[in-house]
Amino acid sequence: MKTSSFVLVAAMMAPAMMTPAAWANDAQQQQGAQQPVQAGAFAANEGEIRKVDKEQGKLTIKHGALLNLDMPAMTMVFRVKDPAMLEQVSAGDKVKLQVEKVNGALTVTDLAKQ
Ligand SMILES: [Cu+2]
Repeated sequence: MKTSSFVLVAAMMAPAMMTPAAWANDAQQQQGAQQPVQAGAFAANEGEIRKVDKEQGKLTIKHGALLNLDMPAMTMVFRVKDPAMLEQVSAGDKVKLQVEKVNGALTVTDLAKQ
């Protein structure tokens, strides 16, 4: 019994000792792969503010093609995720934006002046 127990413990320990290094390596590779994707996903789309409607909490934006929504370039009205976005821009500003469907409504989720 003693011998078989020792073999069993040794077999269990060997992979356990290798695991932390393997995890660290995976984590580094994942970070390296994800960074460009995140940079591209954030505020990836170009647009120009046409109108800021603070009462309605909406922005009219002439936007380029929105690939994540399969939408061609056009001028349209969006909701904003955060009302503070309405204070950050004014008509005529060139912006980078990210748009997502939130509760069925097209909503600007990220906005930054170019
Ligand atoms: Cu549109």
